[in-house]
Amino acid sequence: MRFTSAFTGLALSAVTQALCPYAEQALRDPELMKRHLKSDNLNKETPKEKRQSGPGNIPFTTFNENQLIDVTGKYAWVAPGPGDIRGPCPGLNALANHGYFPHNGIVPLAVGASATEKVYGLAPNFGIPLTVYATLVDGNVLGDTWSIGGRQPLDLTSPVIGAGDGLSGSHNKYESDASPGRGDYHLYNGDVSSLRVAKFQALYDLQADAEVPNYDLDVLIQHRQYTFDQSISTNPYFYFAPFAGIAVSNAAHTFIPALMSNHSAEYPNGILDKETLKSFFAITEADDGTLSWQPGHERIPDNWYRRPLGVVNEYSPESFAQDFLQIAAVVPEAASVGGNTGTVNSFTGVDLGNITGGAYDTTALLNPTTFVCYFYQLTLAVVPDFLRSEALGSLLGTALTLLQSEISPYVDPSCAKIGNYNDSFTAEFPGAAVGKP
Ligand code: HEM
Ligand SMILES: *[C@@H]1O[C@H](CO)[C@@H](O)[C@H](O)[C@H]1NC(C)=O
Ligand SMILES: *[C@@H]1O[C@H](CO)[C@@H](O)[C@H](O)[C@H]1NC(C)=O
Ligand SMILES: CC(=O)N[C@H]1CO[C@H](CO)[C@@H](O)[C@@H]1O
Repeated sequence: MRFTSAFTGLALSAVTQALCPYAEQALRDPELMKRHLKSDNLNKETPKEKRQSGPGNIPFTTFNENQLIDVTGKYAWVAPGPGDIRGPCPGLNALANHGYFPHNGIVPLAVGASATEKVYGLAPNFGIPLTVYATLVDGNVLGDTWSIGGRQPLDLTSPVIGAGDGLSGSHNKYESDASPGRGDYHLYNGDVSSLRVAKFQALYDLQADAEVPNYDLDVLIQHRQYTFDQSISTNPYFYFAPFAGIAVSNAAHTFIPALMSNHSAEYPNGILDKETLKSFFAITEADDGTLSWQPGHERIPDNWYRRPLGVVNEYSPESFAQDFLQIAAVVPEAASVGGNTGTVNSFTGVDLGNITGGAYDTTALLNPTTFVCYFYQLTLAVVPDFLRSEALGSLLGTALTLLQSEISPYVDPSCAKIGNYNDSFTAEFPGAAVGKP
């Protein structure tokens, strides 16, 4: 089925008006938000009276000096050395360079979620599943570690099959084509970790004439259109997977305004200017405007303030569902599983209902509550598939227990379960062969 027909008759503009569940509740019950902010024991950020709505779907925003991220002392920036691993994720590379992650780029499961919350305001109900997924799909299940880039060196805790391929080796499982800045697997001989400066330049130039440059969600949605079209028109093997594509690739776009913006009393919702964007992406600009990339040099700028903490303000799957809706309204293809069929410009979308045994169809993703269900249920469905393929043997039980125990607490019991994950559709897409279970 072509993606265009999956979207026929949809009133997208109506759905994009919906607010995230927290915002809806909080609007009805202002006490609720106050309680959330009070109960936040990580830090005490005084709520501002004014309600803000703005780019990146930060429904309510407070500003407090303690949003400043320490980049001094033990958190001072240190370039990666020869033995240090860096990979396709600028947010994680920066954490390793600043000592919020181990400098070698090998991250214990628990550190992944706590550091991404502390430094960026990524909600634990987002960060924990992302970290667990990394551990299971491309990490060391026995040692509970995962690599932000290539393979981690083997040690005594490594399972017989190895310690996982790392994020850089997770194409179609975690890492995806049509990234904001990285190149497609088949276009660069499998190098999915290097930033392609021309792609970054396309994003950078979107604010060339702006009076107050700000890489907000609207700008990133324009870039989403560009990156998707770029893959369709240049990569015969372009493939957009149920999890790596719909969830991860779209999140890689929304994370830029949501998690890299600088917050202040003046801009409590955040503003992402050119200097901050370049710093996080390890880009330097010469006097003549030429951009260049320093591999592994991603850096949190001095005087950078993250989004506020607290349930309402942290970036959760619920917040992502809101941003996803706005993407889908402009770039509906990016809400669909599919790919090119061996030639450029042959993008074909697949009926999601067919893949999920009827549990979720493409239109269901446009309901934020259902989208959140899809996010969690899909991890529960695809991880076992990836695991079996890697013949974990006696570790399989350990892995499945970890998956269930870490993800299940976040899943609303009323979510439809994906009882029958059916990946036969991938036969149509030659690019789906990489990383296939
Ligand atoms: C545990 C948490 C995280 C994990 C496991 C993770 C993993 C990944 C992976 C696998 C990719 C490659 C996606 C693709 O190929 O399109 C990626 C890309 C990306 N991530 Fe993360 N990430 C995490 C947190 C973050 C955070 C906190 C930020 C922002 C501060 C961030 C920003 C990005 C961006 C901007 C990209 C796209 C890079 C590019 O294409 O040049 N991520 N991440
Ligand atoms: C963030 O905003 C504050 C307040 O405007 C400013 O002092 C600081 O320099 C900004 N940080 C960055 C990295 O732009
Ligand atoms: C799996 O999907 C294929 C089409 O991609 C379909 O022909 C097949 O009947 C499905 N199998 C099950 C068990 O649903
Ligand atoms: C559950 C579901 O959506 N099944 C569909 C799979 O695809 C075939 C053919 O395209 C349909 O007939 C099924 O209804």
